[in-house]
Amino acid sequence: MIKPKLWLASLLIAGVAVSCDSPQKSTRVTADEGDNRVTITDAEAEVYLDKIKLPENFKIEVWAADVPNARSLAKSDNGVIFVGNRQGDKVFALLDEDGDGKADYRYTLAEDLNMPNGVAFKNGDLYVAEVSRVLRFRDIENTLANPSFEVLFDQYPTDKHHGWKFIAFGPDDKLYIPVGAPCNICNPEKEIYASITRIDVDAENIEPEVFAHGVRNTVGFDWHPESEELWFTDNGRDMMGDDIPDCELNHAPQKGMHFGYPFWHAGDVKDPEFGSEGKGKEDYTKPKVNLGAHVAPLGMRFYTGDMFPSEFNNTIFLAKHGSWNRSKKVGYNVTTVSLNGTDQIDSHEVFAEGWLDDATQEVWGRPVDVLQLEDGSLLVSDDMANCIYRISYQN
Ligand SMILES: [Ca+2]
Ligand SMILES: [Ca+2]
Repeated sequence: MIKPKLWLASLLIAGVAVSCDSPQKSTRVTADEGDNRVTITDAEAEVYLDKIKLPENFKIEVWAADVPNARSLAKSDNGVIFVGNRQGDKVFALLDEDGDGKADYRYTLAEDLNMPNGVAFKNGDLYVAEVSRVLRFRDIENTLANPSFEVLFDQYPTDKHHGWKFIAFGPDDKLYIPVGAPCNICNPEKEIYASITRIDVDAENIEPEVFAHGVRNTVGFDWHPESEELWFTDNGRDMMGDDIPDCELNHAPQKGMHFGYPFWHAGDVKDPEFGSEGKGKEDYTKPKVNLGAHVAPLGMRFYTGDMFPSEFNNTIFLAKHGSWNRSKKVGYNVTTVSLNGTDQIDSHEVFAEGWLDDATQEVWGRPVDVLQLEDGSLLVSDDMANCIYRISYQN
């Protein structure tokens, strides 16, 4: 248990650190040893960081090794990092207790869960999305060593195909929860499939509301820091060859838009099976960026930190997990998309690469999600190398 006075003191220290604009704005959360805690300071990750190419003056390190199947990321107000699983069944919390820029402890918050890929933090509580359930861990920063959860909602579809979820709270304080298409390509009758829904976590009777339609499988989204409008990645359908259709980066400024699936892909690729069941391509919202076929874009966030050069302000960082069935592998990188204003695309380029060796086609890691730390550095999760990287900048 955390001693209440220490906790209060640590909050005050954190407050002072923020107001002084200290470069080392690290977490001050402390927690006792629990049966669910392991020390990871000295854990080794099987990584080849000398192969990673980054723009000048950027550096990549392992922030936390020994994080099995590290997937979606979320951060508490005081810097605890939460990590979901897709192939595993656990949710982890990572703590850099001494503030030296590397995680020290890993807590297992729950196990035996059903693809608990989605994590989000709000008002002291951690939310976890499994395939059909949303769980809530109350006051998680103070219960890392003895966590418990309640089932907030358990009525999402149980299909495992595209059933793992990315979740995040919007500027409207609603929790956004996608429901993937339960197939590679199909036209499900129920409106909730191939959508992004949102719920009010404080409602007495939670009822998902469909926010966006025609979304095959989004595993990453964020809201523009100025416009507060939703942007999301979407994974294109398979079995149309190596080069079509592209995966997508989309913009959903309001509720009720339809993004084409299963009728149209990547704006103007008519689906050979379902295209004739839909309307014309102009009746659906096209992607803002076609990201390449099979690249598997997952997590994405707008950069708002102070550490990177100012040209990165409000730039989208997105993780391309990489192709699984393309004859020549693509993706396996972290990409930036920069905007002119709040809705025009300026550029789309690779930021970090080297997890894939293009010549030998060998892969040693796969980026999944990105998350900015208080100091402006960027975490990247990797579900193949089972670790979390930190990318920092020093002029
Ligand atoms: Ca540390
Ligand atoms: Ca689309």
